[in-house]
Amino acid sequence: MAANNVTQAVYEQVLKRNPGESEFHQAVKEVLDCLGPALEKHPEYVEARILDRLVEPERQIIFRVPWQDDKGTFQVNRGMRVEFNSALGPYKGGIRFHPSVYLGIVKFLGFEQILKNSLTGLMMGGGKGGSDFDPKGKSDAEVMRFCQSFMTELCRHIGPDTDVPAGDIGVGGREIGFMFGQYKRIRNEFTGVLTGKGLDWGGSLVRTEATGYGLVYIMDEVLKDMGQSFDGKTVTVSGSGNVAIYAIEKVHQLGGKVVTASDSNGLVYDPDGIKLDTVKQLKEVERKRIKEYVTIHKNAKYTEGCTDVWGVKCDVALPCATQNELDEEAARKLVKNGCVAVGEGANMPCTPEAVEVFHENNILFMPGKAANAGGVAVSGLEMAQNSQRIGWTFEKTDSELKNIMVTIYNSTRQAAEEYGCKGNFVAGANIAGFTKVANAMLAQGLV
Ligand code: NDP
Ligand code: 2IT
Repeated sequence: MAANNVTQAVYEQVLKRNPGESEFHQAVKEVLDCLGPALEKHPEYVEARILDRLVEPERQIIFRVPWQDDKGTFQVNRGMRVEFNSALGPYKGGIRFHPSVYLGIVKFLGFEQILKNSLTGLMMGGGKGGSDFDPKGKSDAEVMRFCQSFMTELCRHIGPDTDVPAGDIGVGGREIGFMFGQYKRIRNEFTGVLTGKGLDWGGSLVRTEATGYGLVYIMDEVLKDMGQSFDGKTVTVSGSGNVAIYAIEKVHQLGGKVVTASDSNGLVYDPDGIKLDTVKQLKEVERKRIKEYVTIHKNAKYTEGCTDVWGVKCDVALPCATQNELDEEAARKLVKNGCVAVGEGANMPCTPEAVEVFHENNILFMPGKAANAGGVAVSGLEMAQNSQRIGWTFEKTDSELKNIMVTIYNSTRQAAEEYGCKGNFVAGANIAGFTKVANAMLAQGLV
């Protein structure tokens, strides 16, 4: 069968088997659309039906999470963990707490994670978890009770050599702490079962910064290849969470100026450059809304609604909030305003139509599975440190992160060239990530 018939048949099966899961369909389609050249070169992948196996999670766990709020009212949420692929190592990937979470989101993220983790070169399979629980507006005690209930079920499915969750939207240091505590209590084990732990109890330096820093490291490589750098560049960032904050920090360290930050309510534009101390205080400490920024910095302007960020003139755009936040119209605005490069800090923030606009207009576009792999990469380094029962210095960990991002860039660029789509980093990242997983699956037999 011709390669495109193979991928089409796999896609149709995915649509049929996973009805209504549009984000999962989107993530799978993007990957399948790139794999033609890899299948032509490796007919053994087709014969062993690697693609049919890749799109079917190894295991999906869905469970009830009952908990009690501060008023004593009983609450019920849904929890899930999709253990997608373990060809390269224990399942690895974050947990998302957001009201929009349903199986289609967790599966899209878990599927992305397989190839992302492969690109890091570390021994990690792909998985993702989450819940439709909304941590916003909840007290610490409520979040703790929810996390404990979530882990009471999850703890029987995970382990340091089985499945190692971490943070994602709505899950940061506080939530990881509560979940770790409950795991330890039930299993009577102090192990590296979660990453993103506190620095005093097994966490790794640089994990907090890793996704944002890694994003900027890889985009710096992209710019270098164009004979440019971040120095003097105007950069727009969306979001004001973990990824956004440390992307802003690194851009500023490299001499660029980030002029935007946002949340799901609106956008802050600060022509003088975003004051990161304020954002950290508002978001990391006080858990407030980004609009408070303009009460402190009078030159800055707040606009309700979060899509306007892509209308702000910039050289480089870094979407760091959530999936499908940057559509075709936004992409056209970026082109019109002279943007030269886009890097996905979030998972799948750009719609397929937006990516097409970037490619048509020669904007260098680095997809999330390469661009935001720094977070999971340092999670992998945290697992390594936990196994050794030692902790590395900030400098060592940061330099490992940088090396990994440079390696990801090189393998992405080279795969694109080797398979006849030079400059298309979507194809490059998908093919480079996929071939490694496919070879491992072939070697491990029919599993
Ligand atoms: P956080 O929860 O720390 O921050 C999320 C940010 O995005 C907040 O500013 C939030 O605003 C905004 N946001 C979330 N959902 C929406 C929405 N539906 N519409 C508009 N804005 C939204 O999460 P992270 O920074 O950790 O994650 C951001 C992205 O990066 C996600 O796509 C995640 O999957 C990805 N990622 C994260 C990694 C990590 O290590 N944490 C690693 C790799 C990728 P608000 O407060 O209003 O909700
Ligand atoms: O999307 C991601 O890569 C993450 N949320 C981080 C996963 C991890 O295991 O550190």
